[in-house]
Amino acid sequence: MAKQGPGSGTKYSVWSLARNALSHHENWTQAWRSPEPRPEYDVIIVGGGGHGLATAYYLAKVHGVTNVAVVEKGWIGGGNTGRNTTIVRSNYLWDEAAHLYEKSLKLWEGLSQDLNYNVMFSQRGVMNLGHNLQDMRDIYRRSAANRLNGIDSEVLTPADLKRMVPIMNTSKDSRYPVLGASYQPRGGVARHDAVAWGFARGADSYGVDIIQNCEVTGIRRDNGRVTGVETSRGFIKSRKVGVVAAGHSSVIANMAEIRMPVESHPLQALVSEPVKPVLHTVVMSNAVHGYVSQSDKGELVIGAGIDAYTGYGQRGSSEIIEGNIAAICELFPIFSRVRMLRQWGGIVDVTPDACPILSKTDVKGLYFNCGWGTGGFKATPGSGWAFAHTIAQDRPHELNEAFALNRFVSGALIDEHGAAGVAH
Ligand code: FAD
Ligand code: PYC
Repeated sequence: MAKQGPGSGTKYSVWSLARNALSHHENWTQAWRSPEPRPEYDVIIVGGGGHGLATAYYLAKVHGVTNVAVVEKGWIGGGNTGRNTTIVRSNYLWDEAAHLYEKSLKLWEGLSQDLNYNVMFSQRGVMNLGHNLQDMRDIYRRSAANRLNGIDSEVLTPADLKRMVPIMNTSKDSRYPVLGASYQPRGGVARHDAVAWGFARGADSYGVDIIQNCEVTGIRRDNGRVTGVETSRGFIKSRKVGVVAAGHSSVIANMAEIRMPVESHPLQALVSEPVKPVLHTVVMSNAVHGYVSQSDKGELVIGAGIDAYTGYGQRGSSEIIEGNIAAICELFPIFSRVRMLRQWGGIVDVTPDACPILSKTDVKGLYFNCGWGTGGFKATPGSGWAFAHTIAQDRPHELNEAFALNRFVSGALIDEHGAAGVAH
């Protein structure tokens, strides 16, 4: 029996909190159920990352479609959702992308309240640095385009940067001198696991089944329409299947004989030992291939551009880290003595125009949400919201109309390489 929305079944008192704190978790209520798959659903979502869980949540909440399963081959949030560096912003150049990411940013701004779950969204601002004349021209152009779309954006001088981030090396003598930056004050970071958990709990509360350790191995079709998915736990029937499998979208597309225009690359990140608060905003530089923010625990969260080769190993090459750390230390000499704690990689599906695919396909009832490349975390709520509309109504919302698969046939590409934030 479905409960009535996120957290509605949970009652807390001071005494229950104290009792549970001392019980070593045994008595904690489960945040979502772990049901066995049923033989049939109205909608199956393949992939239990943030986007898949958000899609299920909005299907239930906005469209009243609650007979839904989210089928995840590992554990929820174990893909890119739990591997990314959590940067959220909406400062994209072209109207189509700007509107989609801004919808997402607006949802972020109310997400903790909506989910009744703290996703720790912190609007500490995001800077994108410019290091040469062309960078600065691009920054002025994008900033102006953002403001025309009602998106907050400022252009900062080196003096502004020195004032806002005193530890940044703004010397004219550095190898890649900082000439300025674009700045989005409403951008920031969020806690990535909490996003997956919050959407999972919310979707579950409407009756959505979240099925982990269940790998999709085939897409069954009959007469040009989808009829269900083969999984490691048996066949599950459905007339609507939404695939949200990030770095494995072309693998699943192949199961339905669809050629997905994506390349799958490793993208890595690393964190340092915790240090006292020294960096109060997010600093990114596409030109030197490095970005950094400081987590609430004090760790420096650092990332780079993609590894050039394609593959499915969730690690990366040391060569990228070497260049990345050199760039970060040049920008922030104070970090050169900080020790790194750990490093990891995720697999990102990159499209030719650095924009996502949120689309129906030629197979009736089969929908794809993929190609977010290096930048889909920020889009999690907006992507789920628009994809839920596409599946429920069997047509795109105007926000995702331009992100259809057929743009790679028509040529109506939306090139967002400049705003990608991470070189790829
Ligand atoms: P995922 O979380 O990967 O979910 C897809 C799920 O599908 C996975 O859990 C996977 O196990 C499952 N799956 C795959 N195949 C199958 C199958 N056959 N059957 C069942 N399940 C399957 N974006 C930003 O906006 N800001 C950032 O700062 C940022 N930093 C990043 C840093 C790194 C190192 C990486 C790797 C990515 C970064 N990104 C960032 C990109 C962002 O992480 C992704 O675009 C986003 O998280 C994708 O979400 P998702 O839910 O689609 O994917
Ligand atoms: O898209 O903003 C972004 C981003 C930051 C780090 C990786 N991707």
